[in-house]
Amino acid sequence: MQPHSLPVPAPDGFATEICAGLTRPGQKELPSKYLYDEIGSALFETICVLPEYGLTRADVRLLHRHAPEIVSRLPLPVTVAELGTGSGRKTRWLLEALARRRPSCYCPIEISRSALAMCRRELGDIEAISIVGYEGEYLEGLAQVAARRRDGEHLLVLFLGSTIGNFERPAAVEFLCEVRRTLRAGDSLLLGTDLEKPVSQLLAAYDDPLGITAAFNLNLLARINRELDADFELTRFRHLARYNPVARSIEMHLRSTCRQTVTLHAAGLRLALDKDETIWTESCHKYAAGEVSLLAAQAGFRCEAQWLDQEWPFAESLLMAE
Ligand code: AVI
Repeated sequence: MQPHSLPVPAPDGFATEICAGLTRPGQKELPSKYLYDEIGSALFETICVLPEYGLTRADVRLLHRHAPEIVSRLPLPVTVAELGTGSGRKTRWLLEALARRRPSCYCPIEISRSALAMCRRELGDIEAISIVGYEGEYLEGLAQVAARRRDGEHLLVLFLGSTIGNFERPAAVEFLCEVRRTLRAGDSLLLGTDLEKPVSQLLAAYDDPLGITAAFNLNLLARINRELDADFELTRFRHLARYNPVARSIEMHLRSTCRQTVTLHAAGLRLALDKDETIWTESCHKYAAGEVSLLAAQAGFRCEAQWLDQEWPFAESLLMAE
């Protein structure tokens, strides 16, 4: 697999965004994309196999069961571009079904080089599938894949695992609009969305008894300590997962257990936190199955088909660019 490198964000992009979030008036925030450094990505892989977190298994089940039908609905030839691959494991079924119909190209787009390498190890053996990895942000990578497509070739974009749920709802529509602008009529998007379910089940999924999700969340402070020479004392913070019924999302926060001061030396920032004040680190929005076609329509897609998992409410929706 040949990785194409995209322009790397400015080296101080991390510091700038961290400081902007921590100095926001009112609720302090940290961007959830920074949860996924090497340790955070490994912890997330563990979350995916926790008994309380059924999301990834539902996604995999649907792709495993319906890959041939999904592929049968695509106009060929098609190049597959995946936004954020993780290990790439769940994409295997789709690529194998596609390879049975026609040799094709698979373009994983990942900000993390190690995830791209993992993806190559996982999927490199599928005959008739050539892999061209793109290292960079999703939309920039997708623009490059689209620019290199051959005449008559369609694109299938994969956005699996309900990553769309980590966007605020208006931002989710805007993101899908951006994806649509890169595509042509007849291209498609396979979108995974986690669906609404009882709050108790959601809370257990995002606050597991082993404390893996807590470690995943706290690692963001540990990362800031490592990369910005900061002195967050992790024992003075607690992981908090709470349901927001208005946004229909699980919010993850880090709660300060006491009044304290933290210094981010490399960013020149000193921060005061009150007892019980929280830093908001992630939102995980849940959708109703019927809401996905409405969301898609706002972005210029038509919902061609949808597959639902019965065990853990989750939807895989095939959206066609109109
Ligand atoms: C990546 N994303 C879809 C996960 C989710 O469920 O929203 C991230 C996650 N955060 C805590 N657990 C899992």
